[in-house]
Amino acid sequence: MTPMSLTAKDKDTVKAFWAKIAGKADDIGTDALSRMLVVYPQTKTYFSHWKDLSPGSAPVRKHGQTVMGGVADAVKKIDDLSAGLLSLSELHAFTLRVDPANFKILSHNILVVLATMFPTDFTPEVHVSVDKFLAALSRALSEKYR
Ligand code: HNI
Repeated sequence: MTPMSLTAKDKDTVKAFWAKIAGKADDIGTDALSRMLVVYPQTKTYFSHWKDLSPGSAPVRKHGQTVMGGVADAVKKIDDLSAGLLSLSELHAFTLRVDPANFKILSHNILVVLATMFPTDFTPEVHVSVDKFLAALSRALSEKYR
């Protein structure tokens, strides 16, 4: 069994929270990606083909939407993330060659943004379930590296 696997309660908590915040997904993605590139500048190497890596730039906004689309998809596939994210894992491992350590960095930035944008809804209980979900998502994305 994988460490920190999601309980039925975690899954319900993540789905209920996501339903509340899904309408803001683009803003969350933009802010999380903007922060990641500023606070962890080593992550910029993967996006050197973009014209502008500054916070809120057009490519950052566009990719923020893309990443959150992936997170939304993962919420739908929460019962089997490994199978559900197989092709996305292969893309990040073989084509993009993203070091899996970066999944943890992005997850951290998503959590920070959720906490700042939704101070009332992001209770400690929601925090722990979303943290576990992002860890499980990162693990699923890392699976093809082995
Ligand atoms: Ni990621 C492309 C989802 C983390 C670097 N990424 C994608 C795409 C999705 C996606 C979806 C588009 C796929 C396609 O074109 O078919 N990425 C996710 C998710 C996470 C994640 C759900 C974790 C929550 N990606 C990361 C991290 C990095 C990363 C941590 C590097 C720091 N991703 C990339 C790069 C691309 C990418 C690079 C291609 C972007 C481009 O513009 O070429």
